[in-house]
Parts: sequence; C-alpha cells; structure tokens
Amino acid sequence: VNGYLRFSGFSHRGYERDNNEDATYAGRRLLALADGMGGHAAGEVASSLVIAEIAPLDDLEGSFDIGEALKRAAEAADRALARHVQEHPEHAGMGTTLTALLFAEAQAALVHIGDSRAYRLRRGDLKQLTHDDTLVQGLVDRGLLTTEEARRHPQRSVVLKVLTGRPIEPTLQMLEVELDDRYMICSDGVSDVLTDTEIHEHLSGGDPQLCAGDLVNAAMRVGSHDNVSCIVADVIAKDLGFDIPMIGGAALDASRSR
Ligand SMILES: [Mn+2]
Repeated sequence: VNGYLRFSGFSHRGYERDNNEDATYAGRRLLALADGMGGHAAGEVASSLVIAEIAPLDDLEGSFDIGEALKRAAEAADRALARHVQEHPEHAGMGTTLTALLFAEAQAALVHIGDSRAYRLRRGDLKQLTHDDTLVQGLVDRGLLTTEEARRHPQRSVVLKVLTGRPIEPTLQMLEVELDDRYMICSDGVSDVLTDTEIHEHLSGGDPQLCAGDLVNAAMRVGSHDNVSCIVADVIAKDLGFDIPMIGGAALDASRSR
C-alpha cells in the first residue's frame, strides 16, 4: 500500500444462530471475509478453510501480481474444499462466500463470489464494490425489481454462486487505492438488515474499530437473524503499527482447535 492499513473487525454469532459460520481475516495488506453454509457444522469448516488458504497472502513480500495471486489463492481454496468433502462425505453440499481485498502500493485486487459485500468510502461517497451473486440482484439488473423490492423479496437469500469445491470463476477486479480511502467488507448479516444509507452513516465517524463495532451492533439491534461480521480498514499515511492480524468468527475457532 502507498501508506498503511489501519484495520479492525468484529464477527458475532448473532442472537438466533447456534454457531458462527462467518470467518474473517484482517491484516496489514489483506482483508477477507467468508460466510459459510451447510449442515453438520460444515459451514464453519468451509469458511475457515477458505480463510486459512487465503491468509498467507498477507505475508508475501516483494512485488508480484496481486490480482493473479489472489485469483490463484481463491482457486486453491476451492480445491481445498473439494479435498475436504472427499475425505468427509458428511460435509457434502457445504459452501462459502468469499470477498477479499489484497493491497499493494497504489492498487488493490478484489476477489468476490457470493453475497458478502465490499464497500469503499472515498471523500464522503460510499460505493458498493461488489455485485451480489444472488437471484434478486439478477432481477434488479434486468430492471424487474427495484433495490427496495429486492430487500423484501421472499427469495432474497437465494445465492447463485459460492465456493463449493466445484471449479468456478470468482469475479476479480483491480482497484486504484488512494490515501484516506476507507474499505469495509461485511457478511449479509449486516447488509440484509441495514440500508446503504445506514451503512454510510455508521462508516462516517470514528476509527475502524468504532465503525466496525457500530455496524455489527446496529445490525444486531435491528434484528439480524444471521451471523454478523464486518471488517473496516483505512488507508493512512503513517505507520501506526497495525501488524498483528485479526482473525474472527469460525476462522478463530478453527485456529484455536488446531
Ligand atoms: Mn450470512
């Protein structure tokens, strides 16, 4: 990064779920979130496996093609899921979203699959960087639903693409990064219950830790039925020593039990 990432994040099981299937990672150059799905605890396995495959990108030194590296890591994560299901047939059908940002100098690579989201706040303007791989987003794109109708649609939770171990092409984008940009990645536990206007408000004051906590609390207060996770990171000029990665949700549980 031309500058440094000041990052924070929270992952909460929420009030209604028995387990947390979201997994998060935030480090000096990598931000990643996976929202797992599947019965028999397979959702946690899927999301934490994928985060574990992606996380080493945070430690890569020297110059390399960040887009290529991130894409390859996502493909390797997908293959890790396939291997896992082969060894644990009881986990068949598990899957996970993945939204990850990898920074280098004035650029970031963004890889995305599923219905987790990445946003960027730049000079006061909030922009959603990812496009949900959902049924309702497809209907919005074709002009058949408004964004507001999509939010209340009975099939709003139908996700068309996730990592499952079958070969799949996640979406890859390259972004120009500016000093003072703020990036946010969240699971649908946040974006399903908060509007973009509300997300914008919560992201507009305070440091990343305050904003991430605020967003998670707000989503739970309005009654999110899901796991609730979010990562917030600022691109800043000064090194404030944010070197120790923050691991959250299922990824944290998995790293404890290893
Ligand atoms: Mn979710």
